[in-house]
Amino acid sequence: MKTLIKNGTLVTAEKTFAADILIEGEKIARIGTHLPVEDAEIVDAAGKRILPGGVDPHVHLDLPMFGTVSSDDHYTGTKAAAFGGTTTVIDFVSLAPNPSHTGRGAGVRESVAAWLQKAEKSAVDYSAHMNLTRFDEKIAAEIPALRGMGITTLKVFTAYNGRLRIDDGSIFKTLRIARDNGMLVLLHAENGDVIDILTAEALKAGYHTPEWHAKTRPAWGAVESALRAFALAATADAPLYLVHMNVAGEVDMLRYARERGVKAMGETCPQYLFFTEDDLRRPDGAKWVCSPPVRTTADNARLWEGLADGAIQTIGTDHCPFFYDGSNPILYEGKDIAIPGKELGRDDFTKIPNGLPGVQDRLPVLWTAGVGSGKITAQQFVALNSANPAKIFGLYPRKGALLPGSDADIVIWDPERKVEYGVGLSHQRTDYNLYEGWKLTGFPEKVFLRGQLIVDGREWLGKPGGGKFIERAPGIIL
Ligand code: DUC
Ligand code: ZN
Ligand code: ZN
Repeated sequence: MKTLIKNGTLVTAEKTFAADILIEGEKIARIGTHLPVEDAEIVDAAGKRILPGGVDPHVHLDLPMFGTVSSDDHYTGTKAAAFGGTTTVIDFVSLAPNPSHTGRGAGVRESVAAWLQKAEKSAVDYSAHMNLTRFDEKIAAEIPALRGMGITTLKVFTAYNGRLRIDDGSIFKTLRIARDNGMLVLLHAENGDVIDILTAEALKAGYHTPEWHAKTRPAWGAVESALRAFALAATADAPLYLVHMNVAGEVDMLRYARERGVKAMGETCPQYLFFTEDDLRRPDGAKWVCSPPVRTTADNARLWEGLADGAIQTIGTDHCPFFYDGSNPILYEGKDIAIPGKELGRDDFTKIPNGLPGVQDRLPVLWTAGVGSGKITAQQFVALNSANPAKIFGLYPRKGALLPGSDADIVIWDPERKVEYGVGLSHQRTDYNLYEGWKLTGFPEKVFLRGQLIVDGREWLGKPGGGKFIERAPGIIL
């Protein structure tokens, strides 16, 4: 099958230019003018921007938490991604808590196999990072095998003591293993010891409202643990990627490390660009509870600066939605759906499931708030949301590019379309949207996944299982 997208303006990370795109099968075959029409189906994109499909480097789908589960599974979350112009997502494999019953391995292979099974119903292309939440000699020995499975990234935590955190020595060893195997370590930076002390004190004092989620997870914890990990990375001569940067001090630490030649990279998320602890103080503040927390307007501004001046390389979403009121069903694809959510923590902030919806919102919201406002250019928008995550995570130039030979993951973007955004336009399977009522200018019109039209205006043409697991290579250090 051939499709010719004519008369559009292509925007890549490098340039903006008028050209047509010929798609043959799953790939971009040619880019140019006066391309042979022959038997191709013609799509007229006059007045539109043509972007590479978004690559979201950070989503959580079907994630169990606090006795419930995040409300988007691999189908609904990837359908929502597609409607927002994102055609590849990177989820996380949870490391099984117990070593395999065979006693031979540490459970890494079994964990990947279990995740692959759950992810099969994805509607856009997908991969995963490995959550390295235990560390011992058996696990160390299994890490290199992940490369053969197409998983080239490992996430470590300096918080969630007794659950997800591994100690600094184990992080250092992990960095060295990653270095020797062309892998990349991702860091969740908060100070787990401080969080545990402050949380116990807050509960004892009777504080239970959502703002205490932020008060018990201080910004300095993110700053010091980011620097600590960059120091470990420098010592190990290994690259390190800081996920979900939420405070100004992390931008300083990232810059400090990069200026000294450390192979340090960073990601922020839309929620940290727009929201603050004031939102946690609203009557419905639980909607904004995520880890790390939203902070201050000064932090928002500094993160925007970091995006604009190149200190920060990517924007992910950390998409991990929960219902605000999981006792009240919503209609999703003709079925009533209710999944216990934020109401679980009505009387105790430590029981509010952590996480926000966002996988669909990222591109539309950032086009208006970033490109429309002049904070970033359209090319930076493509670099941050598509090309750079593809490069860093070993997907480029198959993903994140408009080049002959790339997968035909293409968004026809209408820069003039005005919408009032919110749950009415969202396919994220939850009962609220953080950007409810926001007036946006610019919206995806058509989305192609490997040459197949999967979103056409408001129409869904994709399907469960339409996405493919993409084996990733070692990435590029930006
Ligand atoms: N933070 C969240 O808020 N949710 C899921 C995982 C995470 O790191
Ligand atoms: Zn995290
Ligand atoms: Zn996350």
